Amino acid sequence: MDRATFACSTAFFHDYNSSSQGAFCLPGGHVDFIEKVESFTYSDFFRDYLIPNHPCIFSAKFTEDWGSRRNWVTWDGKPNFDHLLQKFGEAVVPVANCDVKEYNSNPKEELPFKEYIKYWKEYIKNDYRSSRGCLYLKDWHLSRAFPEQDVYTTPVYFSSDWLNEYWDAIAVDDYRFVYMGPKGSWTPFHADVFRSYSWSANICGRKKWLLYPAGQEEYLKDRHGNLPFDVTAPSLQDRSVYPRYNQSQPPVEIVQEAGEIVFIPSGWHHQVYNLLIMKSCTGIDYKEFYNFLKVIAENRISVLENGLDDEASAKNTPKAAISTLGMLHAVFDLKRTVKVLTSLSANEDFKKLDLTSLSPPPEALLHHLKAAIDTALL
Ligand SMILES: O=C(O)CCC(=O)C(=O)O
Ligand SMILES: [Fe+2]
Repeated sequence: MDRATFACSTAFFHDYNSSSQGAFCLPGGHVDFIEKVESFTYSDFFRDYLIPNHPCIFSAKFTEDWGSRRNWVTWDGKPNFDHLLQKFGEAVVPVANCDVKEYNSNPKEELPFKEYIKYWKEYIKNDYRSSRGCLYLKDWHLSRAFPEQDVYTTPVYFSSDWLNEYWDAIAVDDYRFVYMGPKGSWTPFHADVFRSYSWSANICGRKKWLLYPAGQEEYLKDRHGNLPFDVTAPSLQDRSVYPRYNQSQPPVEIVQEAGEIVFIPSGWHHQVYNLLIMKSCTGIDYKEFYNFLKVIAENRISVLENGLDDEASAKNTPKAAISTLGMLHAVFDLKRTVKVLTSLSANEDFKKLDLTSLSPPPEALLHHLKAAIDTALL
């Protein structure tokens, strides 16, 4: 691998955690992506988004240190059902049936959280089908019910929040909700309560948002003045039912990746879908995954530190292949293993393993990896 390829591949993975693979905006309008935490001040947000009433997306760096991101997601990007059950199993949660329309929303029931998780697991196993329909846990006041849990911290940008400030003052209610559900669960077309602005962080999986700028809803009303339940329904094309639909602009479409925060300005109507989690099941456990990373890392360190011995170069060995691809490729691979190993080490379930059974321990391996990278790049 040459220097230019090394530089751009490294930059790709630098960006991968934020912009280029992050939320993007499809035709219909541009939504700014805020990548860096350090260089984005409260005044920037206030001046460029809150006041002009423009949406924006914050990169996953803004939520990096949240407890929910560390503990609610497995290392392969799936909901950590075991952790969630352990913390919230006994809670009673509101659940909507996405397959049934009742007036302009979905009927809701209350279920024990553990029963909802059981349903969710079966729904996945049954290829996303169930006689109970597609159930969506929504509008759950988790922070109010479990104030001691380290779930998230409100980013400074959203700290001027008059609605919650008021509700907190009179200790009656709040508008801090958690949503979780399988692929295909969705929230029908609406604007937020009292036309408030809102923000929504995605912890796991991907979400698609269809956003209509404030005022556009006028063109989306039927001849009786009612807004549609599903803004994508074919019936909107029927002029006798929705007479002004052809004057509306197409929605701003956002795909929100795990870790990212979407800012929804005041009065912007929206419809939201939970998409498929893209990661596939690897079928290996934490310990085996650790050993896998270790083998990959140690082969590369060995080639970097010792070159190839005669035996290895004579044969068609993995080390010979690493050597052929060159030193920079080995460094590139090592940087990737550092990244994955770091996130694996931070995972709560991984930490529950008897770490002395891992040889070398993760800390030592990481240290060795970083030293090998530094030496190679000298
Ligand atoms: O995530 C969802 O399903 C709906 C979220 C929503 O409407 C909001 O945060 O305002
Ligand atoms: Fe909403």
